[in-house]
Amino acid sequence: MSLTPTPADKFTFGLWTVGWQARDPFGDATRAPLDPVRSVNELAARGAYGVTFHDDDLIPFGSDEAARNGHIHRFKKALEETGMKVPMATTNLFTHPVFKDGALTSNDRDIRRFALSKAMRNIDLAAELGAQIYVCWGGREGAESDGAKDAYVALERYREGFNILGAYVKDKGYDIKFAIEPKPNEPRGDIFLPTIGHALAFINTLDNPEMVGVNPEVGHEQMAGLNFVHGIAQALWQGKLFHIDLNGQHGPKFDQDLVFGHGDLKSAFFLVDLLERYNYQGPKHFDYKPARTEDDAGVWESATANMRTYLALKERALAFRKDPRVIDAMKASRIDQLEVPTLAAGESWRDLGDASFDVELAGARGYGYEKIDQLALEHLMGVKAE
Ligand SMILES: [Mn+2]
Repeated sequence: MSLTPTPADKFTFGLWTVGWQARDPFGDATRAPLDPVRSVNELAARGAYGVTFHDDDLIPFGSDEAARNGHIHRFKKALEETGMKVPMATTNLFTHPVFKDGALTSNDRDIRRFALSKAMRNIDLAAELGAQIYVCWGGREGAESDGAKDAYVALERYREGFNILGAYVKDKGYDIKFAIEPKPNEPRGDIFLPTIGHALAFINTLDNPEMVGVNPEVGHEQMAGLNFVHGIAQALWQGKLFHIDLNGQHGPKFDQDLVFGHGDLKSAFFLVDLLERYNYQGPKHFDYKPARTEDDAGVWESATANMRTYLALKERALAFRKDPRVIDAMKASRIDQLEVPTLAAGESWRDLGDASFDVELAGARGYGYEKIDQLALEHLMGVKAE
């Protein structure tokens, strides 16, 4: 299997990822601004399928109508020339100081109304560019103090916001669905809808729940100490994995946004295994930051690294699943038995309580998972069968 990415792999990148100038809370930018047109060209040359953007990545905040049209025109031209797609777009509701207390959950009603207008304007552009997913990351929707914000009422306003945006998309007849991106903290001390589970439960309260899914990010769940593979399994199981943000993270600390696989590699292996086995068809979107230490060449090196890592993990995961040793070990571990419904056809709770079941014997039996785990590790490391 080739590790050279092609558009058929559906790899996408946010303009803000390769375009990150590496400004952090303690230091200035280490790289020059990147022209979105150059990002489209460089990523296309490396085999990417498309790019995604926040409104402000493409059109600097406060641009007048003529400047706005100019930015859009150049971007569209680059897309046409390269064949790059825009499957997703999103709104920046976090950079400008007006959003310092949130956007859809700001205590200031005028700010909530402004935020929704800003989102609707960019949804028009997203539809024009053919995007079918609109991501909503509420980075500033939260608080540092529980006295500052009534979290109960904030959820009501958050729901109202999604209902308004859903009605907008329906009224306009756009073929767009929303994907909520959970994150536990950063930039706010605590962010509303902090995990995949919180978001899935929230979606059920909306006027049009079928229009809203999730866009989970590897690092965000791992910052909360959660198992990303389990979170993605639940999103898939509920038909809600509308989009995914791939990157790397080393456990609960600040949001590292490392290259995919450059954090918890074993989790990345089982993630790719899951996505491929359950035939996830959406874009594989990298939401990472090239390390602050890198120059321009390092930026593009890191972009390629994301895609190569995914393809290498896909190859490793397929080899793992095909290995007769793994197939035998999984059978011995009774992993296939989980597929058998607990009640047989026609049975009910009345049929439970089989007197012949040997509790002690079942309690004594080992599952043999260590063998499978080691085989996974050896496949991941490229250890050949002896
Ligand atoms: Mn992140």
